[in-house]
This record gives sequence, structure tokens and C-alpha cells, in this order.
Amino acid sequence: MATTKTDPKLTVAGNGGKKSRTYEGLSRERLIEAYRVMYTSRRIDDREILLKRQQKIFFQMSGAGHEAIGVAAGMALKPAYDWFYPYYRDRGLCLTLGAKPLEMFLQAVGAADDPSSGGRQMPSHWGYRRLNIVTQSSPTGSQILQAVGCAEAGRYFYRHPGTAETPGPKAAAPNFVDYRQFKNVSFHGDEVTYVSLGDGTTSEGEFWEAMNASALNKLPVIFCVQDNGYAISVPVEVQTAGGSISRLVSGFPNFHFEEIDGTDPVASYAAFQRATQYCREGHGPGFVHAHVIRPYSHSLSDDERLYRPDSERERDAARDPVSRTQMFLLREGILDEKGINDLEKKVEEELQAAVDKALEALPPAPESVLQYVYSADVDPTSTAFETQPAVGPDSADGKKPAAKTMADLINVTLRDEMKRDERIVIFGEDVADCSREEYLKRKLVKGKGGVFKLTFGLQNEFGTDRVFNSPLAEAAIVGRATGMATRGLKPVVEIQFFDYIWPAMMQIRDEMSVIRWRSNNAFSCPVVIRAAIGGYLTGGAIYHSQCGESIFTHIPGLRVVFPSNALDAAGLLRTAIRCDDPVLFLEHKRLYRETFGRAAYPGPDYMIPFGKAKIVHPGTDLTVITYGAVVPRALQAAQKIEREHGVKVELIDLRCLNPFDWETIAASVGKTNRALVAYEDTLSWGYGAEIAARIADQLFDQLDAPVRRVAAADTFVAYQPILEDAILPQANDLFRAMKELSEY
Ligand SMILES: Cc1ncc(C[n+]2csc(CCOP(=O)(O)OP(=O)(O)O)c2C)c(N)n1
Ligand SMILES: [Mg+2]
Repeated sequence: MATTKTDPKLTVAGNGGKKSRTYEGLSRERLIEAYRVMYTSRRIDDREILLKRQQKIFFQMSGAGHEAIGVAAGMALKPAYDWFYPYYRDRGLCLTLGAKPLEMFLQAVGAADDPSSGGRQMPSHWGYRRLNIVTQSSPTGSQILQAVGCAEAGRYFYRHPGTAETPGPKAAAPNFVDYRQFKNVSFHGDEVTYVSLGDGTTSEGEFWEAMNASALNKLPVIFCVQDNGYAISVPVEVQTAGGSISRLVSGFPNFHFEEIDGTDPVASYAAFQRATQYCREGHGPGFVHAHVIRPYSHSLSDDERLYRPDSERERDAARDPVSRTQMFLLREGILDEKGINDLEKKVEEELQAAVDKALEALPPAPESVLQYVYSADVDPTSTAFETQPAVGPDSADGKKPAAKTMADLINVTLRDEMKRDERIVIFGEDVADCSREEYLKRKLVKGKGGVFKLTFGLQNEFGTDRVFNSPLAEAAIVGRATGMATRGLKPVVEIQFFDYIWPAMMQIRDEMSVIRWRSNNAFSCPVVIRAAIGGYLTGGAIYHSQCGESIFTHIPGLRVVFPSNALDAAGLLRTAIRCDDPVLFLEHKRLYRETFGRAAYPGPDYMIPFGKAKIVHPGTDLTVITYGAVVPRALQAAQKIEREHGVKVELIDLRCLNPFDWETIAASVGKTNRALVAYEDTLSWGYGAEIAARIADQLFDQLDAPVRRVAAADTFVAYQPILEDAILPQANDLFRAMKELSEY
């Protein structure tokens, strides 16, 4: 552990003779440039505040008081080489790296040409592809884990440089589609990832997960905590135990720590230089705790005079980085008064021209709202993803190829895809064969490969770089995967039980699914999340048996797949991996090793397009729409009602929930005039509600009976099997509903 502290009262002295003097390595010219950027940053805030008061923009968030640390970081790091996950106060950083004032005003007015988001995000939500400044969101702290994943990806590409290449179409498959064709990968062996956050944000759990993951893996990430002493109105001593984040994090191993006066550009630059060098040399992560001020309240919607007395605000004002740097330049004879005035005049002229231009910029077209919810390059519903199973020949003694379980075929699909695509990395809780590799190498153990053994053998075959255990932290699993995928890797991560996906919800709902849309297609992160879901386990209970898929199908930007049998699982998982959208791949635990739905190995290129249902049982009297573990139960009921009452049920297995196959549903209901939607999740507000509403809305004229639903009781899945049976939909419940509807 290395620690450097700078006394905030110290004035940094220069070295060398007057003209050649440098200040912690900053020449006089660079100091003038630092001041120019700091002044520009402050004046952009001032201009935006004015524009907001004139109702020409709709929101304002200032970087005032944070300029020095931002400019210092920007000068120590390299745009389009290092990677940046800034937060909203980082205007100074972005300007230093090369963002233009005009670009910032374009975002403020919500212009179509706003390079950060095309008018989709608030001002100060930076994202500049050409500079490696990754699209930013509003939740405090959700950028931190992605920065960790970004650093991991850089290291992975460096260790496996061949993976960065884009594969061309295969002669054998002219239809060839693969997400890699649309990823422009670049990396550098000594690159650093910068991530910043406020003092209040250090209270978020994701911050600690990110610190842990970075320390564990000695990643080249610099955490820059910009401590202005407040999180809106909450002061730091109420936020952080003991009032000092530096003290709390000091026990993390492998870090280089700095605590500095972040209103002093020279001290800040020196700290960043040391931290950057430490990271570039591969020793581990850096932590820069910068004490700054916040002179313009939290945002334009906040008035800090309501909770901060004048005395405190005046104390801060004395440390204003812009005036402090101006004084420093004058005192050191770097610029005289005229020099300062000339510089500031030029900045004002530039800003005036930028504002004038931004105010004339065109807004985005209303018809564009659905653009880039999903990839415009790779359409996973297309025929490019439709291939036939290549089942091997019968053996010499006439035996058919062995029927494999869903668990077997998921495992073999992962293996085939990992062989084909070296960008795939797999991580999650317990997914590795054995973290202590030497036990595997010495063949002391066989290996685990997941609590359901779906990833068994993969670490053994592909190595620990590609298949590894993560800490027990679901937000970290999805957040890191999102950062990796943004760089062009294909993480296929596992959430051990669907019931424990919730810590990752912020990453799934507010990050992974929205990154492409909010950046107007500048960034994307096609992660695959595999999650073991569902009940009928006898003994699973509340926290090992729940469903909840509709919560995820409700999220634009996320594909949701839910196969009911081995062959569909193989074909859909391959599509999930090769496509360019984030996918939640739901694997029903009860179906993993069922006799129902086993299939022969379909070969290494078998794919099923998303949004194509399968008719499991054709019929003419009643349409039953379902998926997952209800499929075998509905099939049982359909066979029984045909046997006993001659009712012919058309049973549709949706297989993919978002997108879903409306055409097959509509064609079937058009024929049967009766519809039953069945699902394992709780009845109310569930997935079937949407299907039932669409049928009622669009097929009303064709219905001879009300649309019915069969689903779980609106409660939780219980441990005692008698209760579980009563709660979850059973074949008998389906039979009863089929009979009622057919007689209606
Ligand atoms: C997860 C989340 N919770 C709450 C908010 C609302 N919010 C926005 S900024 C902020 C305070 C952040 O304080 P700090 O991290 O110290 O950064 P500062 O604004 O002081 O630079 C809050 C509570 C949010 N954006 N995200
Ligand atoms: Mg703060």
C-alpha cells in the first residue's frame, strides 16, 4: 500500500529557473491551458444557468468547484487510450480530454446532434465515443462496477490479442451473423480506467463491490472520489462513518491511495500522476480522494442556503479552484492581468458562438424514439438465426444418438461457443470447476462447475482467464459484465438463482438494457445473463422457486428467453450468445434433468431465432399459450382432455418472451376462437396479462369465449410440498380451465 497526503494549505513550489520552471511536471503553458479549461468549464455552467432561467434548456447540473481535479485527471490520463467513467461534475475532465463546449450545449438543448445521447439524456451526462468516455447515467454509483469490467476487458484483450480481431463471414455460411462484426475493439497494455463519484455515492453498495473486485484482481482502475462534503443536503459526517472515506478504504490491499486538496490543480495533477503510474505499471488500482467545494448548490433545483449557513459557504468560496488558479498564475508570473483578460475574453467569444449555434440546432425527430432500443445491425429474429439440427448418424449397432437433458445441452452449447469465440468469458458464483487451480491440475478434485453443474468442465478446458468464480455479489456480476461487453467481450454470466437477481436490478434495468438507447447507439453491451428460475421443486420454497419474468419483459432493450426443453435451450442459447443485444436467459431448474424434452446433440451451429413460438400440440378447439415448466403440464392436460372429451387443444410454447410470437398466437386463436394463457408466475400483473390484453384488444371479433389465465396464486412459493402444489398451477388446474373454456 502506498499513501501520499498533501497538506491543503501548502502552496506547491516550482522547480528550475523562472522560464523553464515546472510545477510537479506541469509547464507554464500547460498551467495556462489548465486555467483556460477550468475557466471554460465554469463559464459553461454560468451560461447554462442563464439558459435554464430563460427556459431555453430544461435542466442544469454544474461542475463548479470540481474543475481543478477534473482538469488534473484529464491531463494525467490520455483520451482515446485510457477509458473514462465520469460522473456529472466532470465537465472539466471532459473538456480537458477533448469534448467541445458546443457538444455540451447541444446536450443541454436536447439537440439531435448531441453526441452524448441525441437529446435522450440530461445535460452533464457525458458520453464521447471518440474519446473513450463511456455513456453515463443518473443513478449514483452505477458506473463504478462497469469501470471495473472495462479494466478487466482491457487486460483480457492484452492477454489474448487475437480475440480483438473481427471475424469475417465464413464461406460455408454466407448468412453468417455475429455481434463481433459490429464491435470496434481497441486496447493498450498499460491503459487505465478512470471512474469518479461523489462523497455521498461512496455509501452505495456497488462502490464497495467495485473496490473489492479491483483489489482482488489488481485492476488498473483509478477511483476518484470528489468530496464536496455534501450529498445534496446530507453532510459527509452523516453519510460516511467517521467522516473520512480515505480512512474507511485504507484497509483494501493492492491500492495506491492519495488524499488531496482537489481545488489545487498542481497538487491534484501530482496525485494523479502517481496514481496513474502505479496503475500503468500493473501494481493495482488507485484511489484519489479529492477535497473540493460545491459553490452552486447541488443543482439548479436546490438552494443550499436552506441547510448551509453563510459562514460555511464563505469558507468554501475562499478555496474556489478557478480564482485560486488565477491568483496562482499571477503570483508566479505565468500570466499578467492582461494575459488573464485576453484568455477569458477568447473563452467568452467561443462560448457565445457555441450557444448561438446550439440554440439553432434541430431537435431529434419524434419518429426516432424506438431507434436503438435494440441493435440495428443484428436482428436475432431473422432467418440468419434459423438453422437445422445436425444430428449425428446412428451408431454401428443401430442405436440412435443419445437423448441429452437440457442441462447437458446447455453445457455443450457453452463449450462449443467458447471454442468458436474466444471473447466469451463466463463468471458468477460457483461457476468455475475449482478456484484453487492447483487442485485441478494435480487432479486432486473433479471440479464443481455451478451449483447445477451447468458450467462443469469449462474452466478445466478453457482456463481460469475465461471461466472464474466471482465474489458473492450479483450487482458486481452484471455490472462488470456490462463494462466488459461495452469493450467488445461477450460475458455469459450466471445468476445462481433467479430469486437472487435483485441486487443486480439497477444494473439490468438502468444500465445494461438502456446503454445502447441512451447513447444513441454509440455504445452497446450485449451481455448474456443465465439464471436458474422456477419451482415445482418440492423443497425450494420462497427463495429458491420463484418466477418473476414479467418484471424483465417490461424492460425495453432486454431480450428474455425461457425454453422448455433441451433442443430449444441449445438453439436459443446460441442465438443469445451470437446476437448483439443483452439477453436474460431463463433456465427452469425443474426442467434441467427432466425426461420430458430431451434431445440428441444438434451440432455446434444449431440456432433458433428469437420470437418464434413452437406448436407443441396442434388442435382446433382451444389455444393454450404458455412456456417453461408449464409446457409439460399443459401437454398432459391437453392429451387428457382430448382422450376424455375429444377437445383438441392447440398448445403453443412461446420459448421467447421478449420478443414474442404474436403471429402464431393470432393465427391459432383465429382458428380456435378460444384462448387460455398459462404461466407459473403469480396471476396478477403477470406475463399472461399482456398476452390476454393483446388478444382481447386485437382478436376480439374472433373470440367465442373470454380469455382466461391459469397461473400461480398471488402469494409466495412455500416449502411444504402440499402448499407448493396448491400455489403453483398444476395439470389438473389446466385441465379444468381447458374444459370450462371449451364448453363456454
Ligand atoms: C441511486 C440514486 N439515488 C439517489 C439519487 C438522487 N441524487 C442525485 S445526486 C445525489 C447526491 C450525490 O452526492 P455525492 O455523491 O456526494 O455527489 P455530489 O453531487 O455531491 O458531487 C442524489 C441523492 C440518484 N441519482 N441515484
Ligand atoms: Mg458530494
